[in-house]
Amino acid sequence: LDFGERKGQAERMLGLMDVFLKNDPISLQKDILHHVEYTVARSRFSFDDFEAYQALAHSVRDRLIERWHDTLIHFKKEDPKRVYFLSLEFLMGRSLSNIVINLGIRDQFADALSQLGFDFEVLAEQEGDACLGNGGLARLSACQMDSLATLDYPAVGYGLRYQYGLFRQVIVDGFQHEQPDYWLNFGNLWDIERIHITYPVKFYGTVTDEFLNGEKCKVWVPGEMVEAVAYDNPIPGYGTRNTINLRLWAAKPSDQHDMESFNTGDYVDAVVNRQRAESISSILYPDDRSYQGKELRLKQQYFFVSASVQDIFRRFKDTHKKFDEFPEKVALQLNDTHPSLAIAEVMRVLLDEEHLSWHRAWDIICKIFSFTTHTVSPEGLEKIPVDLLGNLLPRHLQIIYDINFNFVEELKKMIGLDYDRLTRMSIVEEGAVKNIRMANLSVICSHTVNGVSRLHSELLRTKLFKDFYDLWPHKFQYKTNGVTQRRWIVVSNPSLCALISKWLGTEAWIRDIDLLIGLRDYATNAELHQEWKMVKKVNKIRLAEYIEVMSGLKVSLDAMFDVQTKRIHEYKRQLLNILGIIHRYDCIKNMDKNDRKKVVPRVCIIGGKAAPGYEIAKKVIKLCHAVAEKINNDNDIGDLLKLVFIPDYNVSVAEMVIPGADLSQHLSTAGHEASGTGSMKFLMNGCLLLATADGSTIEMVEEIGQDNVFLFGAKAHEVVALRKKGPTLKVPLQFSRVVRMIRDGHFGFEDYFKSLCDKIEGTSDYFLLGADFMSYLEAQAAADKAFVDEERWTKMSILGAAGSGRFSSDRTIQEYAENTWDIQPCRCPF
Ligand code: F58
Repeated sequence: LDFGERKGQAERMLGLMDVFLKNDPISLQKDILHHVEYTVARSRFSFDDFEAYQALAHSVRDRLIERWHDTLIHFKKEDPKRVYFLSLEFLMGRSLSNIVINLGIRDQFADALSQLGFDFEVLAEQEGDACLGNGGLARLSACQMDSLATLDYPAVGYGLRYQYGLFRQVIVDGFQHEQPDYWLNFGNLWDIERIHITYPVKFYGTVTDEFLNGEKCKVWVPGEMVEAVAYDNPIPGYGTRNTINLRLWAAKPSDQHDMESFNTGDYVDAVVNRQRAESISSILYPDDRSYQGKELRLKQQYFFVSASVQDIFRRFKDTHKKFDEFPEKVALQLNDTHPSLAIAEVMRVLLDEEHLSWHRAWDIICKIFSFTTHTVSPEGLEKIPVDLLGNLLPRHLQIIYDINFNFVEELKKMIGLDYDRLTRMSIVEEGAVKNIRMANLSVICSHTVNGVSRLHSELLRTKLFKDFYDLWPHKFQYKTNGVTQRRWIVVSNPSLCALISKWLGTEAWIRDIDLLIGLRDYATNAELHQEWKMVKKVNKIRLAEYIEVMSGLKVSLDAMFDVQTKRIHEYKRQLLNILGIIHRYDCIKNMDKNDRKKVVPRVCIIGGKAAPGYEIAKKVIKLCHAVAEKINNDNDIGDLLKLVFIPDYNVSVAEMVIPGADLSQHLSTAGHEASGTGSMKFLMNGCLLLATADGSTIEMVEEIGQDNVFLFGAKAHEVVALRKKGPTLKVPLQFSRVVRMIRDGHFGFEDYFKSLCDKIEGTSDYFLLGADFMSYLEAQAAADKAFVDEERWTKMSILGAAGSGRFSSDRTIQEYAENTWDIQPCRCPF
């Protein structure tokens, strides 16, 4: 409402409603019952847990929407420079608990519910996960949205509202099977369909030259049109009224879609064709490693980019006339190369629709884009076949060619005719299949290129983007990743949260993570040690119960809970873990009674999904099950060793597993993990790390000290030399022995596992399992030794958590805001 012109009416309307919804127990109970009766449409005298969850979620959502509206109105009034965070993946998990905690109304709701005879935690468990992403990159986006809201930054997230999220992993006889995750089956209460916020998105067609006011201009006549509908997901900050927007686009048929077939009377075909439009946002690509150059994937990328760019232009043009002001109001963050078509799209809009000169448009591009890459390997960089791009987006291909032409001309002036280098740096890759290198496009057009850890950034500067770094050193920065303590301590580990607040004497660390360091003062305090161990025990009980329900296996709480959970990948070396477990099993089997008494009992827990087409990763899962079958049924071993595979690892499973872990493993071959964020969550939860010096781990060790981590393995700079040694590299006998056990069929399926063994023996051991094996076993032995010394272990655990503050996404986001996006907080008044 415009309060100036329609003040009277506004006041009358305000009088009809409470300004804010109330949060006292009676109001909350009334609200919940109201939603049971009128929203869920069940009788308020008879409803089950799921219906209670729905009513509860609606009551929470109402309160969320109030703040969201206030924030949007405040941003509109203040008109600050905004960051637009473009990401094809957001792994949000469950929302309810996170929202009530950030809104500061969890306890009130819990009280209200208990008076109605319900338990908050039980209802929260009713919610399904929103799995609109593959792994680390996607969960990072979710953590960063939480930090953006909490730190009051004017930000908007943009992504795709897939109908099918990441596949569900089902294990049958030890093999992974994938099932579709139709997560919208029971409705999604957290997003708001905005049927009036839609944009047409065009594909295919031709580009013609036309004259407008005597000037030649390009006109794109599309061959297909699809409608993008906005679904808004309010993201509340903690300790602030600010609630920002995550806008996800869904594809709907457009009225102009394929008009031709309606006119030619092909009515049924035309309707079927219209339905095909929806397939653009139907499925998340379940690949966490390679790019397949599929048309649908490219369509998804452009669909979400085009809708987002139209939305950004619409917002800008609401209040601004001159495009020269665009960079003062807009920062566009490319989360990996997946949204990098935005560069060509913004250029196209400025040139063809706003009729700016190339020079002015290019000047704007160079000021607004920043790019973060999450990959280390050249094979991980996205390439799009020129034919595919030219067919789907003919005008964009022209623009990319023009950008490239100008760039190469400039480059020649700077470096001369060094054709090798020019070829490497060109956006266009020549070859049997001509490709567009999306990473080169992103680096050339962004003012800043970020890596996600210090080591990653070094690798970018010296290897992946060396040519570009030599040219533009000032463009290259890094922001070591972080995770949000709201989700990864407050929501997932309430007992630890209460304990930390008690010992620090404040809850302020939930917003100001640097305060965690205060725990160091009590690292040897006996009383804290007692309470700290108690918290771990509570979480281990919860995890042990889950394991029993999932697998029927009873595990001992006295054992060390040793966890490795992440996507299954050769470079992450789950296989090294399994080989280590076989070695441990073999050793115990060969021990006499006395020696067995000294063995530290372990429950080894592995979890993670393999990409559906990734054969070797799937074999690793099967091997894990085969080994578990053998060990867990060996009565002679008893509680000394157990192995559990946790199926369908996702955000909510992680929330339960991480707090219950004593030790967690991060085994990537050094130089292969860009950052790694799982380790940060474990560290915050007082879990010790056994890890290689890779990605962010290096910085974590600096924060908490070498003595508090079990480090092992070759360093990144040694890896290249080790690989060169190849066949002359000696592998330890212990390694050959465990591989032989697999080959000889100790765990069955020897034919099936043969290719797995072949991959790690001789010259083919690319990820250096053999080379790192002894060092790995030594680190494991050191962990055993530390575990039996309870006092030492607890001290290490406290020091780890105390030193984890730097790995909060609040720090990462603040660095982005200050050094990359140049945005200021814009706090909504309470
Ligand atoms: C991950 N990348 C990195 N990619 O592997 C990890 O080291 C880092 O901590 C994390 O990003 C956050 O920076 C990652 O998760 C993907 O999932 C892509 C999804 C789309 C296809 C290509 C991989």
